[in-house]
Amino acid sequence: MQLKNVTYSALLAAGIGLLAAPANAYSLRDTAHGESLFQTFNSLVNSERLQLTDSEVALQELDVESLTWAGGVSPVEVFFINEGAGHRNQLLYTVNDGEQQMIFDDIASTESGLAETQEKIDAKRKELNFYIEEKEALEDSVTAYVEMLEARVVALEAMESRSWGDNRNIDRAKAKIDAANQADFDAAQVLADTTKQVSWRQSDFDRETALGNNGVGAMKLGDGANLGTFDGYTAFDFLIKSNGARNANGNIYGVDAEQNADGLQHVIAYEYFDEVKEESWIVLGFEDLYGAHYDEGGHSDRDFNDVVVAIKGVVGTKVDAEEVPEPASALGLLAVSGLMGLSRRRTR
Ligand SMILES: [Ca+2]
Ligand SMILES: [Ca+2]
Repeated sequence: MQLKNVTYSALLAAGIGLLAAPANAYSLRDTAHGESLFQTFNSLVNSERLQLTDSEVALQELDVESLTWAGGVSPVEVFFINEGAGHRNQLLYTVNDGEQQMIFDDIASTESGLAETQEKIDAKRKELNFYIEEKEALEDSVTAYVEMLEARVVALEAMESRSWGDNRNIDRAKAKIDAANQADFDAAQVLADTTKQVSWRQSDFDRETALGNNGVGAMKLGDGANLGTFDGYTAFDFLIKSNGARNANGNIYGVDAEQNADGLQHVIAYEYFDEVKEESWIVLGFEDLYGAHYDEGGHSDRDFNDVVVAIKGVVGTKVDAEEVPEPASALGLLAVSGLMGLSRRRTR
């Protein structure tokens, strides 16, 4: 029975690993030329919370609603360039308005702009353990609970000013000691509250560590996926499911702004022609947050770097610069190209 459990766990772990990093995974960076292309595309990924820029490379903006492919023998390949997201986003695509299909199911990496770290996972484990100890001490006695809290204050004060050493956590533990020393302390209520804390922190910890590579993200910058070959005229939509690896009901944002939950544009697209291999590429940058920029009363940064991918084999229709009006000035420089697309739609 024990063996069976171990085998099942091992299979489960292998399954999770396979989902996050397919056995046939390959990288844009496998060749010297591919590495140079990767560096070109990655240089477009601006700092977190700033717009993807086209200033470094001669890129043509694309109309993101016209990502079409004329047909031929070349497979359509998608390469992960970078991500600047706390969310665990997913990348999907449709062909000719067909069913949505997964490309990358957990876009997170220890190498990316907002890298996942073991430290974040360890902090969650520590936080969970604190609440478990607190619960156990309360179940023993209020005296044991107070002793445990006093020991925690000493430990927190000894720590560097990291997340678990900050004054807020020390103050919180001291307040609990004060409350426990008061006559009206209701141990049953505190135990019930602490049990709830353990429960949701355990769920959170389990969910995080079930994600790719034990929670820190399994993707390497440059990882590729081959979508296969397509005959004749083919229209693509590329979409992200915001935080989809954690939340099956995450918002889906594609190139058609009208289909997005907030009615806003969430994708910017640029074209790049590789003169060495004579191949056309597009670079897509996605915004994963709902709504308007925070300067506009919303909660989004509109940095369009939350998922950045480069796609080979898709030919888009160039935006005619003369058709594009100036973006609303109050929106500043952020997401200018995204807003251009939106403005055009509104005036149409
Ligand atoms: Ca971002
Ligand atoms: Ca963003």
